[in-house]
Amino acid sequence: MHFVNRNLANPKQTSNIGMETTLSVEELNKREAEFDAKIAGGKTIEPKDWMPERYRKQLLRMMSQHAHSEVVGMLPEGNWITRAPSLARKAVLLAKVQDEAGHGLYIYSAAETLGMDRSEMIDQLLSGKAKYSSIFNYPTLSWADIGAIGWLVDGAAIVNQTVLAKCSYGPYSRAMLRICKEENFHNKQGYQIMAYLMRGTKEQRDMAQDAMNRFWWPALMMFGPSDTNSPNSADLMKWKVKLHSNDDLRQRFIDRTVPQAEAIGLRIPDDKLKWNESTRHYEFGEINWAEFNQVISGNGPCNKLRMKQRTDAHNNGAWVREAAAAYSAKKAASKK
Ligand code: BYC
Repeated sequence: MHFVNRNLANPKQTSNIGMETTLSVEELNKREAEFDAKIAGGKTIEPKDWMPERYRKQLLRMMSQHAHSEVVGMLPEGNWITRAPSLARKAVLLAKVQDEAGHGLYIYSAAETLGMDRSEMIDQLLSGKAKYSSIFNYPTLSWADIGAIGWLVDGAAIVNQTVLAKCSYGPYSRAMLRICKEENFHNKQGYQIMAYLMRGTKEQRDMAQDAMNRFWWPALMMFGPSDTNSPNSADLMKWKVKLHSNDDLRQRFIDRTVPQAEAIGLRIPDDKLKWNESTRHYEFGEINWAEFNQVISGNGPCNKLRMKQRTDAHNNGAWVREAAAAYSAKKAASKK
């Protein structure tokens, strides 16, 4: 009988990982067949269910990068909290940025069910091993950028995450349900900022158009490389983590956003953009993939600044983590 090494360490034992170190080929095939049947039948995979090691690794990669994006994503918007144009705008922006922190927490917690501690995921972010969304490596130069982020960036996130809410991994899909509800509020507040600016003075309209010009293409890049150049998509689609391809979701975002821009008088900065009546989709120009590749390799306009800000925040927060751990140890000891 053949045995296959299944040495999958899981210190927390929140899943089946590490409970089996060796499986016979027959047993492994049986489990894989059960797993495939669950996926085919639209059932969710839960932390204690058996899963192929590659499924677990792909999910950990994607979910931890998603969590990092939520947390790093607070930085460009946080930049405007002290400069919001009114008390009401400041309160709304504060609430939005706090929501993003919450999203990071839900997704880190969901990712931990796959057997990696949050501190390790954060180490991977700070050491540059793990990625976060390219969009947060662009600067926020004016108040209109806060409108553009809420409308375009959260709008792109909604298109992506509404589908992820139906993905095959239970903890991830459930986290997405709540996150999408909050993203809808973020999206509306961003669009409202843009709509107000477009009803304002010429300077305000120019500021909104300038934000649109700078954020449109980076927002399209959020959906990842084109399908022909997306190495992880085949696995993720086979396992129903991704239910639609990068290009399909990008097209969906464009189709729903162009009419919104037109409704408030904003121009899409793409000369090739045009409605195709037969496909009932917008055609659009070529994305600058060289720029995308530079940004995801750490060479975007703000990559170094973002990593410095995150590293400083992490180091400055060490005493809070230590105090929380000491308090929880004390509480546990008092219960003995
Ligand atoms: N940026 O094979 P592919 C938010 C990487 S935050 C950076 O297509 P995959 C918000 C990709 O990781 C919402 N890297 O990958 C927060 C891979 O590299 P590795 C963030 C990117 O995973 C605050 C390589 O390129 N949303 O809403 O199949 C304020 C090849 O790509 C990007 C999520 O994270 C990118 N844009 O597909 C406001 C959604 N694109 O890991 C708002 C969850 C690709 O092999 N994630 N790469 O070294 C996903 O849906 C998928 O991971 C992606 C990429 C569509 C992003």
